[in-house]
Parts: sequence; structure tokens; C-alpha cells
Amino acid sequence: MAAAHSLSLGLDSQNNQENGNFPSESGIEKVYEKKYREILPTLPIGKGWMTEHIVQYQGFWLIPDLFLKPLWWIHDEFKVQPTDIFLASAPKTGTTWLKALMFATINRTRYDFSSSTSTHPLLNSNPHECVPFLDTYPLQTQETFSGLDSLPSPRLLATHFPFSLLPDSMVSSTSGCKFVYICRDPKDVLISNLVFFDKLRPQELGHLSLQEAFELFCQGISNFGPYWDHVLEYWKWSLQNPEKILFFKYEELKKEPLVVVKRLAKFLGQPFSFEEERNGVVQEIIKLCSFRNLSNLEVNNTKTYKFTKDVVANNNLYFRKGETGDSSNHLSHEMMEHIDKIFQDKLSGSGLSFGA
Ligand code: PAP
Repeated sequence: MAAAHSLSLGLDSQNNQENGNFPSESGIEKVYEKKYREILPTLPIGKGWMTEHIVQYQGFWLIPDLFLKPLWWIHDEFKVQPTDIFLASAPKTGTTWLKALMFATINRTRYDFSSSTSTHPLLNSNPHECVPFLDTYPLQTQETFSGLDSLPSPRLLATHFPFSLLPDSMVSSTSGCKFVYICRDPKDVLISNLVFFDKLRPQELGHLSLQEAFELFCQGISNFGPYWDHVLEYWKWSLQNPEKILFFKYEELKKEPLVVVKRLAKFLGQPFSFEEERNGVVQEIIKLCSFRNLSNLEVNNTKTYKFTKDVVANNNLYFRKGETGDSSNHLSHEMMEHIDKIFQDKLSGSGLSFGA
């Protein structure tokens, strides 16, 4: 996979600097420029899904100019608070849905969400507005991490970074903070990734075909992939630290949302009271965060969600079908079997499996 590297592959951070992708006052572009230029040429290159190329950094595939400097910055500058709650996930596994559910659950006494005059943020904002991504925060907001200090406690933050790339300050058992991880059947993850990133892929790069995406995915080359390693690392961590990380599948949430949301609230230290359950609060939260409700939001334009500095995501981008098993409408029987086989092998002996 490794290939002759060139800084003229659209990965040139000089462009970012000129585009002002990083907060100028932080000096991040200067602080990490030397390191970036030294490390970049040493990294294996693979075909990108949204960009021309992605690089393999410490075992995982990342879009370098979007994620390398921010990763280093997180390590050096991000100050964890013991009450922080992190949503961790690989892309297209249910992050948006879980962001909404966690935000609604944690803030259920703060915002009224059932009356017709409700001003609940989830009624006019994309869930990505309500729960920021740590990974892209500096790029999206042009702010330093101190901007996150104004979030009410507990802060809800999200990351697509794999477990092994996170700083000790976040994952150490003494840090106090908690993690919730969601994963999803790899076949559906592949299709959801392909459709999503194809929409963000610059026209001049042409489309990524289903066959290409399938082959890349099976080689582990996807954003924040290999997907199996992303899942396995968090899975193993959850077995060792069940009080620190709650691990579940998108499919479980689809099948039994009531059970999962109650488990979530309990894990986050805010279990639903008997009265709340009797009054249907859990059902209200599930309804507020349903695919139907979130995908039909009249998102407040003044708070349009930025995917990166240049890409302003519209609300619909994050809602396609929201079903389990849709990949069978796209993948051949052989492709599905092949992916199932890879994941059976990779997850073998771990106690985790995806329904084949
Ligand atoms: P992200 O990594 O860009 O944040 P993420 O939210 O993890 O994406 O995944 C998007 C998937 O979740 C989409 O799946 P699909 O492509 O198979 O349709 C999206 O439709 C689905 N999704 C988003 N919101 C919901 C929801 N409320 N209920 C069920 N599925 C949802």
C-alpha cells in the first residue's frame, strides 16, 4: 500500500495555513508544521474515500490535513474534565443518532421537549451542533479548545479517533470521564460510508465505485479504519473497564431503543426515575431523536453545521435510510459473504460478532 509520497497530493498543509483552517491565534499550524512535514512523507498512502489519498498513522487510516495536527493538538492541549462524556465511534455507525439520544437524555430536565412551545435545541439543530466533535473542533470553529470550557457540565464530546490514538488523559481509569461506543454491521457501514463520502468527494476526483470501495474496505483502508480494529480496540477496552465505557451496536438500538436508552442513562449516572418512566419520558426522547424527526428538522440556518471550514453540511447529509441490512440492496451475495468472513476471522475469539 505504501507509495512514493508527495506533498502535492492535496495534502499540503501550507494550503490549510493559507485557508486559515486552524485558529491563527493558537499558532497550531506553526507548532506542528515541522512535525507534519517530517512525518507525512514517511506514512503509507492509500486511496481516499472523500479525498484523493489517506495515510496510515499508527495503524489507522486518516485524512492527514484534517486529522493529524488536531490529533497532536488534542494530545498536547486538550484538558479533560472528570465529568466529560465521550461518544466514540467509527464513521457511519450511528453517531448522529447517538449524539441526539445522549444530548436529550443528559439534558432532559434542562429543556422541555414535549410541549408545542418547546425550544429544545434538537428541534432546530443538527445533533452535530449539540455535541461537538473533538477531532475537528479547531477546524470547524476556528477556536482553541478553551471554547469547549463554556459547555455545561457534563460536557458531551465526540470522537472518531480509535482508542489507541487517544491521549492517556482521556482513557486512563483515573480520568473520571466516561465513554459510550457504538458500532454497526460492517456491510451497512461500508455502504453508508460510500454514499456519504461520495457526496463530499470533489468532482474532479470522480466517483468511488462500489467495487473500489468494497476492496478498500476489505483491506482496512477507510477513514479511521481498519473498521475491525476500531471496533475491537474499544470492545476489548469495554470488557476490561465496563464502568468506564458502554459498548453497544446500532442494531440493538434499532431493535430495542427503550432498553438501550435506559441502559445509557443508567451508565451516565442519570437513570430514569420510576416517575419519568411512568410519564413516558424515555419514549419522548426516542421520538425526539427518531430518524423521522431529525431528518425533517428545519435546521436553524444561523447555526449551519460545518463539516470542515469549507464544507457546510446540510442536515439531510446525515440521514439516508437509517435501516439495518440495507447493504443487501447494494452488495452482491459474494461481497456480503466475503465481508462477513473477514469480520468473523478478525473478531474470532473476542466474544464479539456481527450477525452474518
Ligand atoms: P457520521 O459518522 O457522519 O456522524 P453516523 O451518524 O455515524 O455518521 O451514521 C450515519 C448513519 O446513521 C446513516 O445510515 P444509512 O446511511 O445506512 O442510512 C443514517 O441514516 C443513520 N441515522 C442517522 N440518524 C438516525 C436515526 N435517528 N435513527 C436511525 N438511523 C439514523
